[in-house]
Amino acid sequence: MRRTTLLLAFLLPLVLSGCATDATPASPPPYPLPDTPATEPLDSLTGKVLLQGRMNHKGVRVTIGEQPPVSTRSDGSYGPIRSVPLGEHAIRATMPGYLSAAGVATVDRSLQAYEMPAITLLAGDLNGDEAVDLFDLVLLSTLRGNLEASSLHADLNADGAVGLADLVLVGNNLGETGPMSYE
Ligand SMILES: [Ca+2]
Ligand SMILES: [Ca+2]
Repeated sequence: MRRTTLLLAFLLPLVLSGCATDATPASPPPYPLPDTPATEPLDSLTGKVLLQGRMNHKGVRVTIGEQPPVSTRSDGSYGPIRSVPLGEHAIRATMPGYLSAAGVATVDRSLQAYEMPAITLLAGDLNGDEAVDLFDLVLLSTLRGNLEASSLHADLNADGAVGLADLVLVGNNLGETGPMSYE
C-alpha cells in the first residue's frame, strides 16, 4: 500500500507535466460553437414607406410585432428598430388620409439586419375605412378650402390647402382598398 502511494507521488507530477506539454491553452474546443444563440434578437430592422403625392414622407406610423411604434423620416425611412425577437412579426404602416399597408417580417437567426421592402401608400382614404370611394370624395369636397386642424388629413399632398390636387388624388384611387400588402 505504502509502495503504491509512493509510486503515485512520484509518477503523478510526470503525468501532469506530460499533459501540460500536450495541451495548448489557446486551442479551440474540439466542437463547433454556435454563431448566435437561438434566442438572440435581431440587431437592426429598417424599411421605407412613401406617401403618394408628397415630397415629404414624414410621419407614417410603423408598428412591428409588439415593438413600440416608430415614425418615418422625411425620406420615408424608419428604423433601425433594435432587439426584434426571432420569428414572424406582423408589420403595419398607417397614415391618416392614406390606405394602410400590412405584411410579415420573418426574422431568423441567420440575419444580422433585416430590410423591409419599400412601399408607397395610396392617398384618399379620408374616413379611415380602408377604402377609397365616393364617401371620401364627398368628405373632401366638404372640407375643400377648410384648414382647421381636424381637416388637415384631407390635405393629401401637404401643400397647405385642401384643394383640387387632393381631389385628383382621391379621384385617381377610387375603388382602391387596403390594407395594401407587401410583395
Ligand atoms: Ca374611405
Ligand atoms: Ca393639398
